[in-house]
Amino acid sequence: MTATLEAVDHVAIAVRDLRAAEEWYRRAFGAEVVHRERVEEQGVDEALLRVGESYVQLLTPTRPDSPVGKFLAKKGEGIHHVAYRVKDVAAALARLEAEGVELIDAAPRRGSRGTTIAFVHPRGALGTLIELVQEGPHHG
Ligand code: MC0
Repeated sequence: MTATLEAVDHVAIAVRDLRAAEEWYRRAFGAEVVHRERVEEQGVDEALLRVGESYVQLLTPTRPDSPVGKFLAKKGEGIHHVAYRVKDVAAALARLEAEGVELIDAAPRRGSRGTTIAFVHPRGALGTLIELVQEGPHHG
């Protein structure tokens, strides 16, 4: 069976203060922000730091009832999800569904940077929230 995952696209870290977190990475590692975006549908502001072929994605909520807002209230700052790059999110979802894996998104949706994304529920994924990322826009 062929492997679906091509690379770790990003590791996402939930933070309370985006600018302070950016500054921490800059001072600790010399890491610079390469992209900033507000994604209203997800209720997040993100800052992306490039790490080789991958990114660290710093996330802060734009509203308390968003996924990252609820996570921060419950667990505090820390790793929120791991995102894997795939060629075809829809095909990866079909494979997961056939395996009986619990999905959050039955169909792909729009992510930051014009990517196409979908989330897999942490309950059925060894306690880790997984995001699948396909480069290129979601048409739908
Ligand atoms: C909740 N749980 C987590 C978790 N969030 N476990 C691991 N990692 C997380 N991030 C666990 C809880 O502890 C709980 O476990 C169970 O999941 C249900 O939690 P809940 O509190 O009842 O549920 P909610 O309402 O907080 O929803 C959790 C869920 C939600 C993962 C379904 O956050 C979601 O739909 N996430 C997908 C969208 C998202 O995260 N968007 C933000 C990033 P127990 O054991 O107590 O049952 S957007 C993004 O990243 C975009 C911009 C991009 O990259 O392009």
